[in-house]
Amino acid sequence: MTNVQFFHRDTDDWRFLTLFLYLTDVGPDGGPHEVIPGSHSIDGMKKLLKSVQWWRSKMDVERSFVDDMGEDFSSACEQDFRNAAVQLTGPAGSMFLVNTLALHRGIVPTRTDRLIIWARYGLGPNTNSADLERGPLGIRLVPTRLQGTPREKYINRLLVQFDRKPEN
Ligand SMILES: O=C(O)CCC(=O)C(=O)O
Ligand SMILES: [Fe+2]
Repeated sequence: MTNVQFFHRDTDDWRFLTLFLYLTDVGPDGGPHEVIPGSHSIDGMKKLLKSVQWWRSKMDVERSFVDDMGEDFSSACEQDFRNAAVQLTGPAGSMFLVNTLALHRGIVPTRTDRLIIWARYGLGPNTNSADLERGPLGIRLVPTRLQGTPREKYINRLLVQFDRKPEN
């Protein structure tokens, strides 16, 4: 199993969303993405824990946002949030947006191969930004219908450079 097949939080930015796109059909045995709605905040975690036998839970809510990872933590999540977890299945082409600061994982597929791509959308460049080394592409190199409005220029600034001169 890899890290992302255990319950974990992504910590890419102060605010961000992840877009997932299934490239294969993903049924219950095909490795659905699993997320625990509400677990993206300390208050949400406390509410979720109230609905289980919290006095038996080993969950340290604050710590779960800092350095909890791996198999033991994931087993604790499985136990505590069994009734809250949601598994996302769907045919190839299915897309969904998740706040992946919430606890989530990709379940290990048992019957079929599974292909997925994801893109994270956050506030600015960070160590996970894919193309920081090559920088944004000049608009002429990108097949797009973007018009170059100020808003489009801003929100796509890490991917596309609208004003790049032809020689660059
Ligand atoms: O494969 C999945 O469903 C989850 C992947 C994931 O959580 C990650 O890449 O951070
Ligand atoms: Fe993740």
